Amino acid sequence: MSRQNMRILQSERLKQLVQQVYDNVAFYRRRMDEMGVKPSDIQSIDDIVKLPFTYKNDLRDHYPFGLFAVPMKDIVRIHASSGTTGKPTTVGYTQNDIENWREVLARCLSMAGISSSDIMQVSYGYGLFTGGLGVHYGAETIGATVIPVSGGNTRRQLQLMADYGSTVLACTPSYALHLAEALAENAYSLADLKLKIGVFGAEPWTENMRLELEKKWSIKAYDIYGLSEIMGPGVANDCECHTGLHIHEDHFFPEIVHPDTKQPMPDGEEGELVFTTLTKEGIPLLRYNTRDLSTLNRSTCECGRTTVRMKKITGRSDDMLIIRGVNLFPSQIEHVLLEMGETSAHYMLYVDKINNLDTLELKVELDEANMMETIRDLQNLSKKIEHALNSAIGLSVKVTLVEPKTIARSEGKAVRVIDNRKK
Ligand code: DLL
Repeated sequence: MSRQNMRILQSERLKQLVQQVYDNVAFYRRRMDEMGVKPSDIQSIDDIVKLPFTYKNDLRDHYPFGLFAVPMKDIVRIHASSGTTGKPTTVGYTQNDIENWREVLARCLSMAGISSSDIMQVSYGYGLFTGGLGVHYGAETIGATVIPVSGGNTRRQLQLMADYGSTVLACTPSYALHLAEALAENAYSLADLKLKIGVFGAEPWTENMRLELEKKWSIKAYDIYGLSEIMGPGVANDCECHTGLHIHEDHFFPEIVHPDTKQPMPDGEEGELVFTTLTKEGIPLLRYNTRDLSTLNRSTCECGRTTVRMKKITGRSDDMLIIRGVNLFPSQIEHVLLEMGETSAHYMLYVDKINNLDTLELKVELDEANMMETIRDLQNLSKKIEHALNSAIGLSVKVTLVEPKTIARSEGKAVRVIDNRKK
């Protein structure tokens, strides 16, 4: 679709959406009244800047169903985010929402080259988490054979992958890394498998990690993005060019805003990614601030798709560590480690405050294929990593090399930081 036609479609959908939330969601009616904005003030997609933002706390404050825009009899499915702090954020889908979700997921999977001849092992968690069921419906829509194995039980994952001849693996990148390393331990080799494509997401990961997974599995790896508040997986996905993720902007309208001022930022500049759901019925959201950091690019991709692309997400504004005044994302550490390629990709960051000074320790596992013989070798390697980190991020980091398989593995989203300052 041309950009011009896309804008016409988005404008039509935004007008409808604003009327719908004004009429049916007390929270939005109150917010718009407070700001002096009426539905009739919204005439085109450019008017979106007149509308209020929505934050995760607004969903929590209206827990569980306070922001739903339809009666419960029209809600056919509930999902929720894990809610590590406090109440989970709960979302509801109408039958139309489920159909749209299928559609965007089908587009994502097709973009990754998946078709009805594929056998897809869905190792995202099934349940309240949107990963498993979301990807499942999309895979069925394109006619692929779905293996709904869900997360965990690594041994069985590998056995099914070999026995059923899975050609696609869908899970978090950290679990894909763990599974790859578990192959040899369980007496499997790549020759026993038919895997050719990975659809990885649900957590930040670097381009270096994508290349590492392609190499370890001998597959093509794609990045799938989404969040429960907006829909679940399937908001965006990268194509074979891997130059950003195509956003399904006929359903999810993106903006980038400044992390402090919340003012809209021009294309190409990095800020917080904000989405407005243009077609959702169950829980439509205006300008939801994801806190994910990205940039937008509206040029036509080399693959020919015209949809706006978002830069691969390597961090969230609320995951940013401030160490002795320096801003740091765990992904910057991952980038350096994989660039060096002398350790495994399993790491954990420990932040502490000692004598009022922030300290940062990186524990990273040695690579089994590259074990050190002497203490001197170990010391040299940790010094080398400390030096590389210092020049890349401008911070002194204490590097501790640990034995392979001693850092906890995740079956879903990885935990990479333990910040003891928060205790
Ligand atoms: O993680 C939905 C999902 C499932 C996406 C499976 C992809 C695959 P939530 O649990 O609500 O939903 O978490 C959403 O996870 O705001 C990002 O911070 C992060 N995230 C999701 N996908 C990516 C990705 C699912 N591809 C939050 N890259 C989002 C980086 C991602 N971060």
